[in-house]
Amino acid sequence: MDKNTIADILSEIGTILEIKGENPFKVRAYHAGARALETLQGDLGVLIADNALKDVPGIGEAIAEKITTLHQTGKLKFYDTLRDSLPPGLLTMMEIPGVGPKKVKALWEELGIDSIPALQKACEDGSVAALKGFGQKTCEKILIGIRNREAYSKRHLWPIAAEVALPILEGLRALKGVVHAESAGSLRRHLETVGDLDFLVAAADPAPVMDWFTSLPDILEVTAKGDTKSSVRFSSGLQADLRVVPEEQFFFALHHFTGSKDHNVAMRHRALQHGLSLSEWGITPKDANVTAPKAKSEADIFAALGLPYIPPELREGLGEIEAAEANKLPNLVTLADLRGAFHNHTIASDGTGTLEEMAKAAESMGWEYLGIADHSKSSFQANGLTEARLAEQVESIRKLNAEKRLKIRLFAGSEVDILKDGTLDFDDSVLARLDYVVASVHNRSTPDADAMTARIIRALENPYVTMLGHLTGRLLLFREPYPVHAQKVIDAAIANKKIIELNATPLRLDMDWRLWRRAAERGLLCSINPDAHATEQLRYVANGVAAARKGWLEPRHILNCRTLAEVLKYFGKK
Ligand code: DGT
Ligand code: CA
Ligand code: CA
Ligand code: ZN
Repeated sequence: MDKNTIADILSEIGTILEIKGENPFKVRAYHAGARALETLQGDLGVLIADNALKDVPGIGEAIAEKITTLHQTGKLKFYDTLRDSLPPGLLTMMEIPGVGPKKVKALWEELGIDSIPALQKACEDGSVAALKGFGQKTCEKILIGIRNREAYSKRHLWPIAAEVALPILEGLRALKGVVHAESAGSLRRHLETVGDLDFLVAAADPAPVMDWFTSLPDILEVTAKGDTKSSVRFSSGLQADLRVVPEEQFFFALHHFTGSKDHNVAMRHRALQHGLSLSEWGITPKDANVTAPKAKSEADIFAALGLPYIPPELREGLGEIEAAEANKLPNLVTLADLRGAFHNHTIASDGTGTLEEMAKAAESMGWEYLGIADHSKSSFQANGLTEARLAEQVESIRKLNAEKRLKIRLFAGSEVDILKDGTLDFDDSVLARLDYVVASVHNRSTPDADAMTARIIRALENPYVTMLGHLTGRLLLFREPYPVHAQKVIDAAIANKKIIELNATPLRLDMDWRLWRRAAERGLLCSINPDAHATEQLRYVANGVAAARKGWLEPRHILNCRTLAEVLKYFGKK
Protein backbone atom coordinates (compact mmCIF):
# COMPACT_ATOMS: atom_id res chain seq x y z
CA MET A 1 0.00 0.00 0.00
CA ASP A 2 1.38 3.44 -0.89
CA LYS A 3 2.04 6.19 1.61
CA ASN A 4 -0.85 8.47 0.64
CA THR A 5 -3.40 5.68 1.09
CA ILE A 6 -1.82 4.81 4.44
CA ALA A 7 -1.92 8.48 5.47
CA ASP A 8 -5.64 8.58 4.63
CA ILE A 9 -6.24 5.53 6.83
CA LEU A 10 -4.28 7.04 9.74
CA SER A 11 -6.29 10.22 9.62
CA GLU A 12 -9.52 8.22 9.38
CA ILE A 13 -8.43 6.31 12.49
CA GLY A 14 -7.86 9.66 14.23
CA THR A 15 -11.34 10.80 13.22
CA ILE A 16 -13.03 7.60 14.37
CA LEU A 17 -11.22 7.77 17.71
CA GLU A 18 -12.36 11.36 18.09
CA ILE A 19 -15.99 10.42 17.38
CA LYS A 20 -15.67 7.67 19.99
CA GLY A 21 -14.40 10.21 22.51
CA GLU A 22 -10.91 8.76 22.87
CA ASN A 23 -8.04 10.58 24.55
CA PRO A 24 -7.26 13.77 22.53
CA PHE A 25 -3.52 13.04 22.60
CA LYS A 26 -4.08 9.75 20.88
CA VAL A 27 -6.38 11.40 18.33
CA ARG A 28 -3.79 14.05 17.56
CA ALA A 29 -1.04 11.44 17.27
CA TYR A 30 -2.84 9.76 14.36
CA HIS A 31 -3.49 13.03 12.53
CA ALA A 32 0.12 14.09 13.09
CA GLY A 33 1.29 10.67 11.85
CA ALA A 34 -0.81 11.09 8.69
CA ARG A 35 0.66 14.53 8.00
CA ALA A 36 4.20 13.32 8.67
CA LEU A 37 3.67 10.46 6.25
CA GLU A 38 2.27 12.73 3.54
CA THR A 39 5.27 15.03 3.72
CA LEU A 40 7.78 12.22 4.14
CA GLN A 41 10.86 12.61 1.96
CA GLY A 42 12.34 9.45 0.52
CA ASP A 43 11.02 5.97 -0.05
CA LEU A 44 8.73 4.46 2.58
CA GLY A 45 9.93 0.90 1.83
CA VAL A 46 13.55 1.88 2.44
CA LEU A 47 12.72 3.62 5.73
CA ILE A 48 10.86 0.52 6.90
CA ALA A 49 13.71 -1.79 5.89
CA ASP A 50 16.16 0.42 7.82
CA ASN A 51 13.82 0.41 10.83
CA ALA A 52 14.02 4.22 10.70
CA LEU A 53 10.32 5.07 10.53
CA LYS A 54 9.92 5.60 14.27
CA ASP A 55 12.67 8.25 14.15
CA VAL A 56 10.67 10.44 11.76
CA PRO A 57 9.32 13.46 13.68
CA GLY A 58 5.57 13.02 14.24
CA ILE A 59 5.63 9.23 13.97
CA GLY A 60 5.77 7.32 17.24
CA GLU A 61 6.55 3.63 17.76
CA ALA A 62 2.92 2.41 17.80
CA ILE A 63 2.03 4.27 14.61
CA ALA A 64 5.27 3.22 12.91
CA GLU A 65 4.22 -0.39 13.51
CA LYS A 66 0.78 0.19 11.97
CA ILE A 67 2.30 1.93 8.95
CA THR A 68 4.66 -1.02 8.46
CA THR A 69 1.81 -3.54 8.61
CA LEU A 70 -0.27 -1.53 6.13
CA HIS A 71 2.67 -1.06 3.79
CA GLN A 72 3.58 -4.73 3.79
CA THR A 73 0.15 -6.40 3.89
CA GLY A 74 -2.33 -3.69 2.79
CA LYS A 75 -4.45 -4.60 5.84
CA LEU A 76 -4.72 -3.61 9.49
CA LYS A 77 -6.99 -5.51 11.85
CA PHE A 78 -7.06 -2.63 14.35
CA TYR A 79 -8.45 -0.32 11.64
CA ASP A 80 -11.03 -2.82 10.36
CA THR A 81 -12.35 -3.50 13.87
CA LEU A 82 -12.45 0.18 14.67
CA ARG A 83 -14.34 1.05 11.50
CA ASP A 84 -16.84 -1.77 12.02
CA SER A 85 -17.57 -0.48 15.51
CA LEU A 86 -19.31 2.61 14.08
CA PRO A 87 -22.39 2.94 11.86
CA PRO A 88 -20.96 3.60 8.37
CA GLY A 89 -23.17 6.69 7.91
CA LEU A 90 -21.26 8.64 10.57
CA LEU A 91 -18.21 9.07 8.37
CA THR A 92 -20.28 10.14 5.35
CA MET A 93 -21.97 12.78 7.53
CA MET A 94 -18.59 14.48 7.68
CA GLU A 95 -18.71 15.10 3.92
CA ILE A 96 -21.04 17.99 4.71
CA PRO A 97 -19.07 21.22 5.16
CA GLY A 98 -19.06 22.32 8.81
CA VAL A 99 -19.82 18.86 10.20
CA GLY A 100 -16.68 17.57 11.93
CA PRO A 101 -15.99 14.73 14.36
CA LYS A 102 -17.14 16.72 17.42
CA LYS A 103 -20.51 17.53 15.87
CA VAL A 104 -20.95 13.95 14.62
CA LYS A 105 -20.24 12.68 18.13
CA ALA A 106 -22.83 14.99 19.68
CA LEU A 107 -25.47 14.20 17.05
CA TRP A 108 -24.93 10.49 17.44
CA GLU A 109 -24.79 10.37 21.22
CA GLU A 110 -27.53 12.88 21.97
CA LEU A 111 -29.98 12.18 19.15
CA GLY A 112 -28.90 8.81 17.75
CA ILE A 113 -28.32 10.37 14.30
CA ASP A 114 -26.19 8.01 12.22
CA SER A 115 -26.83 8.97 8.58
CA ILE A 116 -27.35 11.97 6.33
CA PRO A 117 -31.12 11.36 5.85
CA ALA A 118 -31.55 11.13 9.64
CA LEU A 119 -29.56 14.34 10.03
CA GLN A 120 -31.73 16.13 7.48
CA LYS A 121 -34.90 15.06 9.27
CA ALA A 122 -33.60 16.16 12.66
CA CYS A 123 -32.54 19.54 11.25
CA GLU A 124 -35.99 20.04 9.75
CA ASP A 125 -37.95 19.09 12.89
CA GLY A 126 -35.89 21.39 15.11
CA SER A 127 -34.28 18.77 17.32
CA VAL A 128 -30.76 19.62 16.11
CA ALA A 129 -31.26 23.34 16.69
CA ALA A 130 -32.15 22.58 20.32
CA LEU A 131 -28.88 20.73 20.83
CA LYS A 132 -26.11 22.46 22.79
CA GLY A 133 -23.52 23.94 20.44
CA PHE A 134 -25.72 23.86 17.33
CA GLY A 135 -28.50 26.48 17.03
CA GLN A 136 -30.70 27.58 14.14
CA LYS A 137 -27.88 29.00 12.01
CA THR A 138 -25.79 25.84 12.12
CA CYS A 139 -28.90 23.85 11.23
CA GLU A 140 -29.57 25.97 8.16
CA LYS A 141 -25.95 25.59 7.08
CA ILE A 142 -26.18 21.82 7.43
CA LEU A 143 -29.40 21.71 5.39
CA ILE A 144 -27.82 23.79 2.61
CA GLY A 145 -24.84 21.43 2.72
CA ILE A 146 -27.09 18.38 2.33
CA ARG A 147 -28.99 19.98 -0.56
CA ASN A 148 -25.76 20.97 -2.33
CA ARG A 149 -24.37 17.49 -1.85
CA GLU A 150 -27.31 16.02 -3.77
CA ALA A 151 -26.88 18.48 -6.63
CA TYR A 152 -23.11 17.97 -6.64
CA SER A 153 -23.36 14.19 -6.79
CA LYS A 154 -24.90 14.44 -10.27
CA ARG A 155 -21.75 15.97 -11.77
CA HIS A 156 -18.06 15.09 -11.72
CA LEU A 157 -14.85 17.12 -11.87
CA TRP A 158 -13.35 17.15 -15.37
CA PRO A 159 -10.08 15.36 -14.45
CA ILE A 160 -11.99 12.56 -12.71
CA ALA A 161 -14.24 12.08 -15.74
CA ALA A 162 -11.22 12.23 -18.06
CA GLU A 163 -9.43 9.56 -16.06
CA VAL A 164 -12.38 7.20 -16.58
CA ALA A 165 -12.79 8.13 -20.25
CA LEU A 166 -9.19 7.72 -21.40
CA PRO A 167 -8.79 3.93 -21.00
CA ILE A 168 -12.27 3.38 -22.48
CA LEU A 169 -11.31 5.43 -25.51
CA GLU A 170 -8.10 3.45 -25.93
CA GLY A 171 -10.05 0.22 -25.59
CA LEU A 172 -12.55 1.31 -28.23
CA ARG A 173 -9.79 2.31 -30.64
CA ALA A 174 -8.14 -1.08 -30.25
CA LEU A 175 -11.31 -2.98 -31.19
CA LYS A 176 -11.42 -4.67 -34.57
CA GLY A 177 -13.54 -2.79 -37.08
CA VAL A 178 -13.39 0.55 -35.23
CA VAL A 179 -12.39 3.31 -37.66
CA HIS A 180 -12.67 6.31 -35.32
CA ALA A 181 -13.43 6.72 -31.61
CA GLU A 182 -13.71 10.02 -29.77
CA SER A 183 -15.28 11.36 -26.61
CA ALA A 184 -17.73 14.20 -27.19
CA GLY A 185 -19.99 16.29 -24.94
CA SER A 186 -18.82 18.45 -22.05
CA LEU A 187 -15.66 16.38 -21.61
CA ARG A 188 -14.46 17.37 -25.10
CA ARG A 189 -15.52 20.98 -24.53
CA HIS A 190 -13.48 20.86 -21.32
CA LEU A 191 -16.23 22.10 -19.05
CA GLU A 192 -15.06 22.21 -15.42
CA THR A 193 -17.60 19.56 -14.44
CA VAL A 194 -19.05 16.75 -16.51
CA GLY A 195 -22.57 15.30 -16.26
CA ASP A 196 -21.99 12.16 -18.28
CA LEU A 197 -19.47 10.80 -20.79
CA ASP A 198 -20.40 10.63 -24.47
CA PHE A 199 -18.47 8.24 -26.69
CA LEU A 200 -18.76 8.14 -30.42
CA VAL A 201 -17.47 5.36 -32.64
CA ALA A 202 -17.36 4.82 -36.41
CA ALA A 203 -17.75 1.14 -37.28
CA ALA A 204 -19.65 -0.85 -39.90
CA ASP A 205 -20.80 -3.46 -37.39
CA PRO A 206 -21.97 -1.91 -34.08
CA ALA A 207 -22.78 -5.17 -32.24
CA PRO A 208 -19.27 -6.15 -31.04
CA VAL A 209 -18.59 -2.54 -29.96
CA MET A 210 -21.81 -2.48 -27.93
CA ASP A 211 -20.96 -5.82 -26.32
CA TRP A 212 -17.48 -4.68 -25.35
CA PHE A 213 -18.75 -1.40 -23.90
CA THR A 214 -21.58 -2.90 -21.84
CA SER A 215 -19.28 -5.51 -20.30
CA LEU A 216 -16.65 -3.06 -19.00
CA PRO A 217 -15.53 -3.70 -15.43
CA ASP A 218 -16.91 -1.33 -12.77
CA ILE A 219 -20.32 -1.12 -14.43
CA LEU A 220 -23.09 -1.03 -11.87
CA GLU A 221 -25.95 -1.04 -14.33
CA VAL A 222 -26.50 -1.13 -18.10
CA THR A 223 -29.31 1.40 -18.37
CA ALA A 224 -29.88 1.00 -22.13
CA LYS A 225 -28.64 -1.31 -24.85
CA GLY A 226 -29.94 -0.80 -28.36
CA ASP A 227 -28.57 -1.52 -31.82
CA THR A 228 -26.43 1.62 -32.06
CA LYS A 229 -26.74 3.28 -28.64
CA SER A 230 -25.92 2.07 -25.12
CA SER A 231 -25.83 3.74 -21.74
CA VAL A 232 -24.12 2.49 -18.59
CA ARG A 233 -23.61 3.62 -15.02
CA PHE A 234 -20.29 2.96 -13.26
CA SER A 235 -19.98 2.24 -9.56
CA SER A 236 -18.54 5.75 -9.06
CA GLY A 237 -21.96 7.12 -10.12
CA LEU A 238 -20.59 8.41 -13.43
CA GLN A 239 -22.72 7.51 -16.46
CA ALA A 240 -21.66 7.08 -20.08
CA ASP A 241 -23.40 6.99 -23.45
CA LEU A 242 -21.98 5.26 -26.52
CA ARG A 243 -23.18 5.75 -30.07
CA VAL A 244 -21.91 3.82 -33.07
CA VAL A 245 -22.39 5.38 -36.52
CA PRO A 246 -21.32 4.54 -40.10
CA GLU A 247 -17.99 6.06 -41.09
CA GLU A 248 -19.45 8.71 -43.41
CA GLN A 249 -21.60 10.11 -40.57
CA PHE A 250 -18.87 10.19 -37.96
CA PHE A 251 -17.78 13.84 -38.07
CA PHE A 252 -21.36 15.12 -38.30
CA ALA A 253 -22.24 13.06 -35.24
CA LEU A 254 -19.04 14.12 -33.45
CA HIS A 255 -19.88 17.76 -34.02
CA HIS A 256 -23.48 17.26 -32.91
CA PHE A 257 -22.70 15.32 -29.74
CA THR A 258 -19.85 17.63 -28.78
CA GLY A 259 -22.44 20.38 -28.48
CA SER A 260 -23.12 22.52 -26.72
CA LYS A 261 -26.82 22.68 -27.45
CA ASP A 262 -26.58 26.46 -27.86
CA HIS A 263 -23.70 26.09 -30.31
CA ASN A 264 -25.65 23.49 -32.28
CA VAL A 265 -28.71 25.69 -32.47
CA ALA A 266 -26.62 28.58 -33.82
CA MET A 267 -24.88 26.31 -36.34
CA ARG A 268 -28.17 24.96 -37.64
CA HIS A 269 -29.48 28.48 -37.94
CA ARG A 270 -26.42 29.44 -39.97
CA ALA A 271 -26.77 26.35 -42.17
CA LEU A 272 -30.33 27.36 -43.02
CA GLN A 273 -29.11 30.80 -44.08
CA HIS A 274 -26.83 28.98 -46.53
CA GLY A 275 -29.69 26.87 -47.85
CA LEU A 276 -28.46 23.81 -45.98
CA SER A 277 -29.90 21.62 -43.29
CA LEU A 278 -27.36 20.43 -40.66
CA SER A 279 -28.00 17.46 -38.39
CA GLU A 280 -26.13 14.68 -36.62
CA TRP A 281 -26.51 12.64 -39.83
CA GLY A 282 -25.04 15.09 -42.31
CA ILE A 283 -25.71 18.20 -44.35
CA THR A 284 -28.60 18.19 -46.83
CA PRO A 285 -29.03 21.02 -49.34
CA LYS A 286 -32.56 22.43 -49.57
CA ASP A 287 -32.10 22.58 -53.33
CA ALA A 288 -32.32 18.99 -54.59
CA ASN A 289 -29.95 19.78 -57.48
CA VAL A 290 -27.04 20.63 -55.16
CA THR A 291 -24.93 17.66 -53.94
CA ALA A 292 -24.64 17.11 -50.18
CA PRO A 293 -21.22 18.07 -48.77
CA LYS A 294 -19.23 15.22 -47.18
CA ALA A 295 -17.00 15.60 -44.11
CA LYS A 296 -13.63 13.91 -43.59
CA SER A 297 -13.06 16.09 -40.52
CA GLU A 298 -14.99 18.56 -38.40
CA ALA A 299 -13.18 21.35 -40.24
CA ASP A 300 -15.05 20.28 -43.41
CA ILE A 301 -18.38 20.93 -41.65
CA PHE A 302 -17.38 24.42 -40.59
CA ALA A 303 -15.99 25.04 -44.10
CA ALA A 304 -19.31 23.99 -45.64
CA LEU A 305 -20.88 26.84 -43.67
CA GLY A 306 -18.10 29.25 -44.69
CA LEU A 307 -16.37 29.18 -41.32
CA PRO A 308 -12.87 28.40 -40.03
CA TYR A 309 -12.55 25.52 -37.53
CA ILE A 310 -13.87 26.39 -34.07
CA PRO A 311 -12.08 24.53 -31.23
CA PRO A 312 -14.42 22.52 -28.94
CA GLU A 313 -13.63 24.69 -25.89
CA LEU A 314 -15.25 27.67 -27.59
CA ARG A 315 -18.44 25.89 -28.60
CA GLU A 316 -20.66 27.29 -25.85
CA GLY A 317 -22.89 29.44 -28.03
CA LEU A 318 -21.28 32.61 -26.69
CA GLY A 319 -20.52 34.37 -29.95
CA GLU A 320 -17.98 31.94 -31.39
CA ILE A 321 -19.79 31.66 -34.73
CA GLU A 322 -19.93 35.44 -35.19
CA ALA A 323 -16.22 35.66 -34.30
CA ALA A 324 -15.39 32.86 -36.74
CA GLU A 325 -17.37 34.56 -39.49
CA ALA A 326 -15.47 37.81 -38.94
CA ASN A 327 -12.19 35.87 -38.82
CA LYS A 328 -11.71 37.06 -35.25
CA LEU A 329 -11.36 33.77 -33.39
CA PRO A 330 -8.80 34.12 -30.59
CA ASN A 331 -5.28 32.76 -30.91
CA LEU A 332 -5.93 30.51 -27.90
CA VAL A 333 -3.24 29.91 -25.29
CA THR A 334 -1.73 26.39 -25.16
CA LEU A 335 0.18 24.59 -22.43
CA ALA A 336 3.40 25.09 -24.41
CA ASP A 337 3.00 28.88 -24.08
CA LEU A 338 3.56 28.79 -20.30
CA ARG A 339 7.06 29.69 -19.09
CA GLY A 340 6.56 29.45 -15.33
CA ALA A 341 4.03 29.86 -12.53
CA PHE A 342 3.64 32.08 -9.49
CA HIS A 343 1.33 30.65 -6.81
CA ASN A 344 3.09 27.63 -5.28
CA HIS A 345 3.64 26.32 -1.77
CA THR A 346 6.54 24.48 -0.11
CA ILE A 347 7.01 22.55 3.14
CA ALA A 348 7.56 25.92 4.80
CA SER A 349 3.74 26.23 4.93
CA ASP A 350 1.37 23.43 3.87
CA GLY A 351 3.14 22.07 0.78
CA THR A 352 4.99 18.75 0.62
CA GLY A 353 7.97 19.74 -1.56
CA THR A 354 11.10 21.63 -0.55
CA LEU A 355 12.20 24.76 -2.39
CA GLU A 356 14.71 22.79 -4.43
CA GLU A 357 12.29 19.98 -5.20
CA MET A 358 9.72 22.45 -6.47
CA ALA A 359 12.39 24.23 -8.53
CA LYS A 360 13.62 20.98 -10.07
CA ALA A 361 10.05 19.92 -10.89
CA ALA A 362 9.47 23.28 -12.59
CA GLU A 363 12.69 22.82 -14.57
CA SER A 364 11.52 19.44 -15.74
CA MET A 365 8.40 21.14 -17.12
CA GLY A 366 10.70 23.21 -19.29
CA TRP A 367 9.94 26.45 -17.45
CA GLU A 368 12.18 29.49 -17.09
CA TYR A 369 10.98 30.65 -13.69
CA LEU A 370 9.01 29.63 -10.61
CA GLY A 371 7.40 31.83 -7.99
CA ILE A 372 7.06 30.66 -4.39
CA ALA A 373 4.10 32.06 -2.46
CA ASP A 374 3.65 30.28 0.85
CA HIS A 375 0.85 31.18 3.25
CA SER A 376 1.15 34.05 5.74
CA LYS A 377 0.88 33.83 9.51
CA SER A 378 -2.92 34.25 9.89
CA SER A 379 -3.41 31.03 7.95
CA PHE A 380 -2.19 29.10 10.98
CA GLN A 381 -4.15 26.00 9.87
CA ALA A 382 -1.83 25.98 6.84
CA ASN A 383 1.29 26.63 8.93
CA GLY A 384 1.57 30.17 7.53
CA LEU A 385 4.96 31.88 7.72
CA THR A 386 5.80 34.55 10.29
CA GLU A 387 7.82 37.58 9.18
CA ALA A 388 10.99 35.90 10.44
CA ARG A 389 10.35 32.64 8.59
CA LEU A 390 9.45 34.53 5.43
CA ALA A 391 12.73 36.48 5.69
CA GLU A 392 14.61 33.17 5.94
CA GLN A 393 12.82 31.82 2.90
CA VAL A 394 13.54 34.94 0.87
CA GLU A 395 17.20 34.59 1.77
CA SER A 396 17.26 30.92 0.70
CA ILE A 397 15.67 31.89 -2.62
CA ARG A 398 18.16 34.71 -3.23
CA LYS A 399 21.00 32.33 -2.36
CA LEU A 400 19.75 29.60 -4.72
CA ASN A 401 19.47 32.15 -7.53
CA ALA A 402 22.99 33.45 -6.82
CA GLU A 403 24.53 29.97 -6.78
CA LYS A 404 23.26 29.38 -10.32
CA ARG A 405 23.08 25.61 -9.70
CA LEU A 406 19.53 25.63 -10.99
CA LYS A 407 18.70 26.59 -14.53
CA ILE A 408 15.45 28.06 -13.35
CA ARG A 409 15.00 31.50 -11.82
CA LEU A 410 13.08 31.56 -8.52
CA PHE A 411 10.92 34.48 -7.45
CA ALA A 412 10.24 35.20 -3.77
CA GLY A 413 6.60 35.95 -3.08
CA SER A 414 3.91 35.35 -0.50
CA GLU A 415 0.27 34.34 -0.55
CA VAL A 416 -0.64 36.93 1.98
CA ASP A 417 -3.99 36.76 3.75
CA ILE A 418 -6.47 39.56 3.16
CA LEU A 419 -7.67 40.23 6.71
CA LYS A 420 -11.29 41.00 7.56
CA ASP A 421 -10.84 44.76 7.20
CA GLY A 422 -9.03 44.45 3.87
CA THR A 423 -5.58 45.11 5.31
CA LEU A 424 -2.90 42.52 4.71
CA ASP A 425 -1.33 40.00 7.05
CA PHE A 426 2.16 41.54 6.55
CA ASP A 427 3.20 45.17 6.86
CA ASP A 428 4.17 47.02 3.69
CA SER A 429 7.79 47.04 4.84
CA VAL A 430 7.77 43.22 4.73
CA LEU A 431 5.97 43.04 1.38
CA ALA A 432 8.41 45.54 -0.10
CA ARG A 433 11.21 42.97 0.17
CA LEU A 434 9.37 40.44 -2.03
CA ASP A 435 9.42 40.10 -5.81
CA TYR A 436 5.62 39.89 -5.94
CA VAL A 437 2.58 39.35 -3.74
CA VAL A 438 -0.53 37.16 -4.17
CA ALA A 439 -3.33 38.40 -1.89
CA SER A 440 -6.08 35.92 -0.96
CA VAL A 441 -9.11 35.64 1.28
CA HIS A 442 -8.97 32.52 3.46
CA ASN A 443 -11.13 33.51 6.39
CA ARG A 444 -14.57 33.83 4.81
CA SER A 445 -16.45 35.28 7.77
CA THR A 446 -17.50 38.55 6.18
CA PRO A 447 -21.18 39.50 6.53
CA ASP A 448 -22.21 40.03 2.90
CA ALA A 449 -21.17 40.61 -0.72
CA ASP A 450 -20.78 44.38 -0.23
CA ALA A 451 -18.42 43.90 2.70
CA MET A 452 -16.44 41.17 0.92
CA THR A 453 -16.12 43.31 -2.21
CA ALA A 454 -14.88 46.28 -0.17
CA ARG A 455 -12.47 44.01 1.70
CA ILE A 456 -10.91 42.68 -1.52
CA ILE A 457 -10.80 46.05 -3.26
CA ARG A 458 -8.97 47.57 -0.31
CA ALA A 459 -6.34 44.84 -0.68
CA LEU A 460 -6.05 45.53 -4.42
CA GLU A 461 -5.33 49.16 -3.63
CA ASN A 462 -2.21 48.19 -1.68
CA PRO A 463 0.74 49.14 -3.91
CA TYR A 464 2.64 45.94 -3.07
CA VAL A 465 -0.08 43.55 -4.17
CA THR A 466 0.64 42.00 -7.58
CA MET A 467 -2.35 39.72 -7.97
CA LEU A 468 -5.54 38.49 -6.36
CA GLY A 469 -5.77 34.78 -5.45
CA HIS A 470 -8.91 32.65 -5.97
CA LEU A 471 -11.52 35.42 -6.35
CA THR A 472 -14.54 33.59 -4.87
CA GLY A 473 -13.07 30.82 -2.72
CA ARG A 474 -15.36 28.25 -4.37
CA LEU A 475 -14.54 24.55 -4.28
CA LEU A 476 -16.36 22.99 -7.22
CA LEU A 477 -18.99 20.41 -6.22
CA PHE A 478 -18.09 20.97 -2.57
CA ARG A 479 -18.34 24.55 -1.37
CA GLU A 480 -20.19 27.50 -2.86
CA PRO A 481 -18.34 30.76 -3.57
CA TYR A 482 -18.53 33.40 -0.88
CA PRO A 483 -20.83 36.25 -1.96
CA VAL A 484 -18.80 38.91 -3.78
CA HIS A 485 -19.48 41.37 -6.62
CA ALA A 486 -17.05 39.94 -9.17
CA GLN A 487 -17.50 42.75 -11.72
CA LYS A 488 -16.62 45.42 -9.15
CA VAL A 489 -13.50 43.48 -8.17
CA ILE A 490 -12.54 43.19 -11.85
CA ASP A 491 -13.06 46.94 -12.30
CA ALA A 492 -10.83 47.65 -9.30
CA ALA A 493 -8.14 45.26 -10.53
CA ILE A 494 -8.07 46.97 -13.93
CA ALA A 495 -8.05 50.45 -12.38
CA ASN A 496 -5.18 49.53 -10.04
CA LYS A 497 -3.26 47.56 -12.71
CA LYS A 498 -3.50 44.34 -10.72
CA ILE A 499 -3.64 40.77 -12.00
CA ILE A 500 -6.40 38.31 -11.10
CA GLU A 501 -5.32 34.71 -10.95
CA LEU A 502 -6.95 31.83 -12.73
CA ASN A 503 -6.38 29.28 -10.00
CA ALA A 504 -5.78 26.03 -11.90
CA THR A 505 -6.53 23.59 -9.08
CA PRO A 506 -9.30 21.39 -10.58
CA LEU A 507 -11.51 22.09 -7.56
CA ARG A 508 -11.21 25.85 -7.93
CA LEU A 509 -10.76 27.17 -11.52
CA ASP A 510 -11.40 30.54 -9.96
CA MET A 511 -11.85 33.23 -11.47
CA ASP A 512 -14.46 31.44 -13.57
CA TRP A 513 -13.83 31.16 -17.34
CA ARG A 514 -17.19 32.82 -18.11
CA LEU A 515 -15.86 36.13 -16.80
CA TRP A 516 -12.50 36.15 -18.57
CA ARG A 517 -13.31 37.12 -22.15
CA ARG A 518 -14.85 40.47 -21.33
CA ALA A 519 -12.42 41.18 -18.49
CA ALA A 520 -9.40 40.56 -20.73
CA GLU A 521 -10.88 42.71 -23.49
CA ARG A 522 -11.09 45.49 -20.94
CA GLY A 523 -7.42 45.08 -20.06
CA LEU A 524 -7.33 42.65 -17.14
CA LEU A 525 -4.14 40.59 -17.01
CA CYS A 526 -4.40 36.91 -16.00
CA SER A 527 -1.95 34.60 -14.28
CA ILE A 528 -2.56 30.85 -14.57
CA ASN A 529 -1.62 29.66 -11.10
CA PRO A 530 -1.33 25.97 -10.18
CA ASP A 531 -1.51 26.70 -6.40
CA ALA A 532 0.72 23.61 -6.20
CA HIS A 533 1.11 22.03 -2.77
CA ALA A 534 3.32 19.24 -4.19
CA THR A 535 5.75 18.91 -7.09
CA GLU A 536 3.33 16.93 -9.26
CA GLN A 537 0.63 19.57 -8.76
CA LEU A 538 2.54 22.02 -10.96
CA ARG A 539 0.80 20.05 -13.73
CA TYR A 540 -2.52 21.53 -12.64
CA VAL A 541 -1.66 24.39 -15.01
CA ALA A 542 -3.08 22.17 -17.79
CA ASN A 543 -6.55 22.58 -16.24
CA GLY A 544 -5.94 26.31 -15.97
CA VAL A 545 -4.98 26.50 -19.64
CA ALA A 546 -8.19 24.66 -20.57
CA ALA A 547 -10.27 27.11 -18.52
CA ALA A 548 -8.35 30.04 -20.03
CA ARG A 549 -9.14 28.73 -23.52
CA LYS A 550 -12.82 28.54 -22.60
CA GLY A 551 -12.42 32.18 -21.55
CA TRP A 552 -11.00 33.10 -25.00
CA LEU A 553 -7.60 34.00 -23.53
CA GLU A 554 -4.51 34.43 -25.67
CA PRO A 555 -0.86 34.32 -24.53
CA ARG A 556 -0.75 38.13 -24.49
CA HIS A 557 -3.40 38.14 -21.73
CA ILE A 558 -1.36 35.93 -19.40
CA LEU A 559 1.58 36.98 -17.24
CA ASN A 560 3.20 33.55 -17.13
CA CYS A 561 3.34 33.32 -20.92
CA ARG A 562 5.89 36.15 -20.77
CA THR A 563 9.63 35.56 -20.94
CA LEU A 564 11.79 35.85 -17.83
CA ALA A 565 13.09 39.20 -19.02
CA GLU A 566 9.55 40.51 -19.52
CA VAL A 567 8.45 39.27 -16.09
CA LEU A 568 11.46 40.89 -14.44
CA LYS A 569 10.55 44.11 -16.14
CA TYR A 570 6.91 43.79 -15.06
CA PHE A 571 7.86 43.25 -11.40
CA GLY A 572 10.50 45.96 -11.55
CA LYS A 573 7.98 48.52 -12.70
CA LYS A 574 6.15 48.45 -9.40
P1 DGT B 1 -23.20 17.23 -19.52
O1 DGT B 1 -23.21 15.80 -19.89
O2 DGT B 1 -24.40 17.65 -18.74
O3 DGT B 1 -21.94 17.65 -18.84
O4 DGT B 1 -23.25 18.11 -20.86
P2 DGT B 1 -23.16 17.65 -22.38
O5 DGT B 1 -22.94 18.90 -23.18
O6 DGT B 1 -22.17 16.55 -22.53
O7 DGT B 1 -24.65 17.18 -22.69
P3 DGT B 1 -25.27 15.76 -23.06
O8 DGT B 1 -24.45 14.63 -22.58
O9 DGT B 1 -26.68 15.82 -22.59
O10 DGT B 1 -25.32 15.78 -24.65
C1 DGT B 1 -24.14 15.80 -25.42
C2 DGT B 1 -24.31 16.76 -26.57
O11 DGT B 1 -25.34 16.28 -27.46
C3 DGT B 1 -24.77 18.14 -26.20
O12 DGT B 1 -23.72 18.97 -25.80
C4 DGT B 1 -25.40 18.61 -27.49
C5 DGT B 1 -26.01 17.38 -28.07
N1 DGT B 1 -27.43 17.32 -27.71
C6 DGT B 1 -28.01 16.48 -26.83
N2 DGT B 1 -29.32 16.71 -26.75
C7 DGT B 1 -29.59 17.73 -27.59
C8 DGT B 1 -30.76 18.45 -27.94
O13 DGT B 1 -31.85 18.19 -27.46
N3 DGT B 1 -30.62 19.46 -28.87
C9 DGT B 1 -29.43 19.77 -29.41
N4 DGT B 1 -29.35 20.76 -30.28
N5 DGT B 1 -28.31 19.14 -29.10
C10 DGT B 1 -28.38 18.12 -28.20
CA1 CA C 1 -22.31 14.52 -21.51
CA1 CA D 1 -24.96 12.22 -22.65
ZN1 ZN E 1 -5.04 30.16 -1.09
